[in-house]
Amino acid sequence: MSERTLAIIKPDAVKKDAIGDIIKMYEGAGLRPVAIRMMRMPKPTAEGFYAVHKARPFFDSLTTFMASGPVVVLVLEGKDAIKRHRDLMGATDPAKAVAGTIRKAHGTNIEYNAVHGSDSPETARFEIGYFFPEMDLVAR
Ligand code: IDP
Ligand code: MG
Repeated sequence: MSERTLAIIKPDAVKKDAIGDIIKMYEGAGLRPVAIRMMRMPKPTAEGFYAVHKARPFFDSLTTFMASGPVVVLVLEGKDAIKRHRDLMGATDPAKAVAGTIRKAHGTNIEYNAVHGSDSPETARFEIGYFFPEMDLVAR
């Protein structure tokens, strides 16, 4: 079933000039961008995005990191996009990510781990709508 998921290329990966390589990995996996936006995420925007993690000890550090530099926010479309994108990203901790994954290639540590990906259809719906109005999603 064709699905859409939200991806973010985080500030650490943008800083490393890895945008092109990461988008190439999405496309190589059959995850086609249907929306792309580069932005600086204000801290309150990062806090709203990661609201589910509000109680976690790393919440302040994580949202400060996400607001620390430009990010690239994308909507990816493809068959079973949510799970296949999570598989392509690899484990949250890059040290545990397997070869061939984005986090293995570009992640620095468990916090600065290069990319974000929605983890369920409900999350994807919320996260896509958080950054993109429906009319910004192109048909392909
Ligand atoms: P995920 O990005 O693999 O879905 P989550 O558990 O949803 O992982 O955590 C969201 C983000 O919070 C991670 O991508 C990472 O940047 C950061 N994070 C997760 N766990 C830790 C931690 O133990 N210490 C510091 N940052 C963390
Ligand atoms: Mg998550």
